[in-house]
Amino acid sequence: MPDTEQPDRDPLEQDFARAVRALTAPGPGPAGTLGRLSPECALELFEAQLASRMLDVAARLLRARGAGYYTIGSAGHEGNAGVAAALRLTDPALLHYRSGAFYLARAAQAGRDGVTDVLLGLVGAADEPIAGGRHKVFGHRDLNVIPQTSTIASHLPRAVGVAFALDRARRLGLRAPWPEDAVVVCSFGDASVNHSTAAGALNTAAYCAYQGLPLPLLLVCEDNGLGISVRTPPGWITAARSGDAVIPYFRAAGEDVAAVHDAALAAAAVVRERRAPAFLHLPVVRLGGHAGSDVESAYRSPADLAADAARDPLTATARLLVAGGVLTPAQVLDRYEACRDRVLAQAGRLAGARRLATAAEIMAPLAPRRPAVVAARVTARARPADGPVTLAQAINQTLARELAARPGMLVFGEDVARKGGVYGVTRGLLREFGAGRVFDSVLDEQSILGLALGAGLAGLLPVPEIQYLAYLHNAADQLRGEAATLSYFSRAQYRNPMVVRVAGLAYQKGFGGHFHNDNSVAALRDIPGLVIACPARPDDAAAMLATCLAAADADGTVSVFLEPIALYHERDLLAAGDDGWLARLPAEIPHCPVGSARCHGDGRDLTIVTFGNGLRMSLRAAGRLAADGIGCRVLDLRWLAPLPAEDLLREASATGRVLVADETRRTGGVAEGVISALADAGFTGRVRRVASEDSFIPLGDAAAAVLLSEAAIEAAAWEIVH
Ligand SMILES: Cc1ncc(C[n+]2csc(CCOP(=O)(O)OP(=O)(O)O)c2C)c(N)n1
Repeated sequence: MPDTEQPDRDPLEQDFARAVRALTAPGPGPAGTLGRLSPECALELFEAQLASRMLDVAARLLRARGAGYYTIGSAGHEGNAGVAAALRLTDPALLHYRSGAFYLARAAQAGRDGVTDVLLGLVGAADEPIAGGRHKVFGHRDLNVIPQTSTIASHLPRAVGVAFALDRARRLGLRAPWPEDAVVVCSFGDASVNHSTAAGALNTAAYCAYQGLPLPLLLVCEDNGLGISVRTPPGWITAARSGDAVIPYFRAAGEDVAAVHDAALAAAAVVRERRAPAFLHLPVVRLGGHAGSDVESAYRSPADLAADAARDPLTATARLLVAGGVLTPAQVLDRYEACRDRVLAQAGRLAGARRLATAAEIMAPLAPRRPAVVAARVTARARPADGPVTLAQAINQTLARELAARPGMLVFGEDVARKGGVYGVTRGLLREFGAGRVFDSVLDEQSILGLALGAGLAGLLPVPEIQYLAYLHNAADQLRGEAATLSYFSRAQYRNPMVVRVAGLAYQKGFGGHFHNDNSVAALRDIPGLVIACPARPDDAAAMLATCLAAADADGTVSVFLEPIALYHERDLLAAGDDGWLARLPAEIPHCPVGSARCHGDGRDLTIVTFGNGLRMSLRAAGRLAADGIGCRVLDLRWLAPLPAEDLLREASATGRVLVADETRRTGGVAEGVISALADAGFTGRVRRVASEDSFIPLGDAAAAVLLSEAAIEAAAWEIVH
């Protein structure tokens, strides 16, 4: 046992050594007994706690050497190892960034060296097993630990979704990647509980449980009383959560690993047996500041810091082990030193590990695309007696065909089931496929997408609907920060395939106003890897939807399927009664490669590049221009991301004159991408654009004043050709 002060070590380490030396053995310690923990298990958990603490020490040393990047620590939270011990290796875990001891305890359960995993993360090594150097996250497929982003609380909707999907998959007779009696565990901080994302997820969990829907979710709040520098009012988590009528509340002193273990056992038993959520509250301390550069003495008093130091969970476990006669104080310190040497030596060895270097390597797992495999998985078969259909009917029939062909496919959202959607697009699906697969969701877009995130992970094929484009924005992070990043941060080991149907864009006559006529897709266009499909014609809609589903199935692709509301029930193109906007769906719906455009006409004077409502407007304008001797071809982009750059360049070059007819806004609109793509490809012809104003859309006829119009397309076409 080192018996001298070690001035080279930080105060936390010195405090621990001092406290252990002061222990007298054996005898009942103030922190209690081992409870239901066996001495062997207590020792294993102590090892995980020690190693987690040493990883914090290593992180600081690596950072000081310029070899490490990320030093948000787990010190003070190490009691969470007791939660891991109360669960099974096969219980999917979505962890807080301070759940390091949980991770190590679970790794030990699997016989894995979790220390090396975390060190590789700290140095951003390309060979780190989950994120491969893209971020420092806790995750491993073999450990059923799903990596999380740094956006606090953003993982809770997904956790609810995984719990929901586990039992839904079983009810549908499908196999999820986890056992039927698995429990989903999700940990988070106390400040995170206040986030609307967490509040929404907790509400959705309760809402499901209230209706008797199975939702085996153990919510673990690691409450250190702080969110960076902001104090959570003492008692707030208890006040906010302990009286919940639906989600039972459990609590244990977070520094006491045995108490944590016992409380987690009790909570997990409820969750596992009742298939219902429970909330486990673990008051803990945060030792060593929020993160690397945080100087907490700037906002915390010395007395406050000293009070936390006295609640160090490592000291508490040492006290338990010594009081229980499992270790002597000297043996505790020997273990501490041995662990320190081992972790720091390994940190030294890994400091120079290979980092990611090229864009290609970094981006490889972003959104894998295999068009040939996708083409082979376009499954939708004929349904008899399908006559010419509108856009809405084409989507409806394709959904029906796909639901019939894909047993894991779910269709859900606000009003999609009983009502069949605001516009009737999902009408009849509930009757045909049942409430297990077509159902109305809670009115919360974050929860709708969270459900999709979880269902995809559980092996299902979710098709959530967002009722209007304007209402996607309050939940955009579930797409930006969660759906689109999972493959990237897991080296494509985890994926959350989905096709998010969104009714959107403008020109709704008689049902106006911005919130039902949103024409901005800027928040989606820059999300790496996200596919944005925007069909205008019924036949394209069928092929594109079938392709999005096949891509989700084959490659885990995340697609937004943007449906122009104003075209849902449109029948005509050039004149009333011409049925020019109807289409007959083929017996077998074809593959429509992601990022492939469709050219209408072969005029040699002008290429009009457009999409969505712009297609119908441009085709009508082209008809009038043809009568005036101007030959147009109209290129329907169909895919707004990735843009069909090759088709665009080819059709632009065919005329040398391009008019982009863009119904989205001037700023951040699709035309910006189109014109940039032409410039990047070296197109030297003439280019113009007409777009909607940088405005929200007003009620009634006034909408036309700010939106792209046929007249504007026609006028610009004249101008560019003459
Ligand atoms: C949505 C979001 N807003 C802000 C932040 C910046 N941030 C990082 S950690 C943190 C505090 C979180 O506190 P808590 O949930 O109590 O967890 P703790 O760090 O105390 O363990 C904040 C505000 C973030 N990561 N995500």
